[in-house]
Order: sequence, then structure tokens, then C-alpha cells
Amino acid sequence: MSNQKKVAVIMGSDSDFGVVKSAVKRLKDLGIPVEVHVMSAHRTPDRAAAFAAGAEKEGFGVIIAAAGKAAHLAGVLAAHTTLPVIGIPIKSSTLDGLDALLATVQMPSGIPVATVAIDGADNAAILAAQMLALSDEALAGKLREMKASMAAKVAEKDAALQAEVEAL
Ligand code: RP5
Repeated sequence: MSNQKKVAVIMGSDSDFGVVKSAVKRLKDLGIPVEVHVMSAHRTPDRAAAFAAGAEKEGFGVIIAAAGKAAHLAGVLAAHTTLPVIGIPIKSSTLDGLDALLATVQMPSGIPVATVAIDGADNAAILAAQMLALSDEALAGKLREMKASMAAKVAEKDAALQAEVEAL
């Protein structure tokens, strides 16, 4: 059996999946095994707690938790595990996600949640990959390639801009 750690992507509602799927896609593109579930801190609190408590034994290395409104999901999962938990505040209310951002990021001392931007699913996946890459050199190599390709794209855009400016 492979000892490659999995990432759990948990969302408070299936209505969050439109945002969350870019994290799932990024993890899959990096070759990281991923499990995706709907679980709510409010509607299924026992299931959420049990999942987090068993996650390390099940082979997970990082948990990503996405939720909107009064977003307690990431904090509740973090309360039941010592695995790193990354929170994605989802913009799903009249408060434009500010409610979820504060609920996710403002954890009391002792139970951290590494919180990304509102709807920042892609960064959540990259951060999870960086955590797993601490003990996975092949994955670290893929992340280096990804950064190099990002830098090359910016250089291309800069060159195109120079040509446009020159033509003015
Ligand atoms: C949160 O409430 C979910 O994470 C979602 O962002 C929001 C709305 O959920 P639904 O009413 O669409 O199921 O718990």
C-alpha cells in the first residue's frame, strides 16, 4: 500500500462545491489522492467530529474545510485532530463572505486554522500540497515546476506589454 498521504476536502454544503472544485482539481492535477465530502459543523456535528478524529488513522495528511455564513466547520474539525486544517471561507451570504472569513480565521489560541482568502480554494490546495511536500520530494519538484511555469507566464505577459507600450 502506498504511504502517500491523502487530502480531505470537506464542505459544509453541496452548494459550496462550485468554489471548492478548483481545489479538488488542483490536488488531482498534482497527483495527490483526495476525498471530498459534505459534512456540516451544525447539521451533522457528530459526523464531522468523528471524521476529524479518525482522519490521521485513515491516511490523511491535511484537511481542507470550506464553509460559508457562520463557518465553524474548519474550527470544529481542527478541534478533533492534530492534522493541519486549512479553512476556505465561502462567499454564500448577504455579507459577501466576510462572516465566514471572520468565523474561520479568528480561532482562539491552541486550535489554529490556516485560513485562505474568501473563495480561495486554489490556494488552499496549493498550501495543502506544500505541507505534504515537506516529506515528499517528488511533490516538492512538481510545486517548483508549477512556480517556474507561473513565472514564465508573467515574463511572457511583461514582454507582450513592452511591445504594446513601444507601439504607442
Ligand atoms: C454553510 O451554509 C455552508 O457551508 C454553505 O456555505 C452555507 C449555505 O448552505 P446551504 O443552505 O446552501 O446548504 O453551512
